Amino acid sequence: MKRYEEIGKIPYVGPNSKEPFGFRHYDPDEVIHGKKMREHLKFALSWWHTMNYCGTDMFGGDTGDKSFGEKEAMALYRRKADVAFELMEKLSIDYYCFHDVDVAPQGKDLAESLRNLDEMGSYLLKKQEETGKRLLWATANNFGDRRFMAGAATSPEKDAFCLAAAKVKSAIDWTIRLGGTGYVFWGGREGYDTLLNTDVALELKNLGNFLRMARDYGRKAGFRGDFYIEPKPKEPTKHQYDFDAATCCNFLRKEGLLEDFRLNIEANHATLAGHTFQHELRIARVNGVFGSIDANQGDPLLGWDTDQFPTSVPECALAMLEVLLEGGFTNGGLNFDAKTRRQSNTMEDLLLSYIAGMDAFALGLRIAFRILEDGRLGQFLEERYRSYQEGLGKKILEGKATLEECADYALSHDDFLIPSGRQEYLESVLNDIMYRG
Ligand code: XLS
Ligand code: CA
Ligand code: CA
Repeated sequence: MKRYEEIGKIPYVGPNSKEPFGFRHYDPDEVIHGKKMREHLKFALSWWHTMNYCGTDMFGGDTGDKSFGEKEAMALYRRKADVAFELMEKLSIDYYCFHDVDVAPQGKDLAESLRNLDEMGSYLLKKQEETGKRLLWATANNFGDRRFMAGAATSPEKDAFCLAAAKVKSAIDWTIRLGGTGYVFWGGREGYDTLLNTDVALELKNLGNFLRMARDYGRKAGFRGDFYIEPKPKEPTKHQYDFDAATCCNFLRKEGLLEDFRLNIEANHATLAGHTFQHELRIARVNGVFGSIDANQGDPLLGWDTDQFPTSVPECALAMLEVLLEGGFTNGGLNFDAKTRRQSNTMEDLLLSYIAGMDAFALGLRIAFRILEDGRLGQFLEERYRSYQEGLGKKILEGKATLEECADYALSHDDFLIPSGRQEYLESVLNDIMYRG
């Protein structure tokens, strides 16, 4: 296999090629249904996993090395930025996402950390101008530092709340300067492990207050993109407040934040919540808050957030179907919140992992269009709910019928059959469309 240094831009080689450093399904400039694949998919590189994660797990330290021979902190982060943009170029990825601490070293105090971010922010801006790459979204890491051990916005200590505010403020400033179209709030340690030491009512109130402050600041400073909440049910805390899409919708509605906030749905968080990825996307969509995707997958046999590169084609196809039914991405995109396995510890593995994930989603996109063109699944749904298209059914659906009216109707219509749900047949139709033997 070729070495990282010998690999240039990854070409589209088509489904019949066995070239490992080639795309079999992702042809970035191919136009499908009026749009280039790169515009349908809006792939993004996740800075934390790609540029910083080196294979550490609960039982052992790094297996890889991303120091690129640099010793001095700022030089190292500049070098990482060079490599990140080089990777995007090689992989035809147009966007990236980062936490404040991913792109700049931590200083001896807050002021120095913010200065470092400012310096690196300017460097990123220069790299963007040189390459045309863009920021999809940014966020602040308000969970790693020990001062956030009891949460950030939901910490029992107001000093932690304010520290988080300072970091979010400058991360929003840089989102704006870099032209980012999203700003993400993943819960971090906003949650709890035991009610014995937790005032849930106060914490939730402050979470709402925090998001409102951030929204108000961002809008005042000129941010026109979407704010996102990223649901996750557990990990690091036992009970994360942003459990799943439905919980987040309820919170946003209660706090009056639906205008400005949408959801960033991650596949692995969906499965941790006991849902499918598609379920979470659908719940976000039907509530009008679908925003962006963190593309990855969990392992069905491991109960934690493994953040693997997404390679399950059926899952990617059903996710892309939701994106197409939504009319495509607007401010959002597909961020690979995924890391290479501990044993996949080389730069070549990084390329191969991105290629695997991008190809799975590209194939997913192609299949999702085929599902729509084929029409059988759509027609079945339409047929199944036909009784709501006219007469009393229509009135019910429009919210215009009364309980008495329905009760009267039932007196003369209580002898009816429910048509079969045909699940197995529908699953075989999906197979027909997906796999062409
Ligand atoms: C952690 C989250 C995190 C967010 C960004 O589980 O996925 O990486 O996406 O803070
Ligand atoms: Ca994520
Ligand atoms: Ca995750």
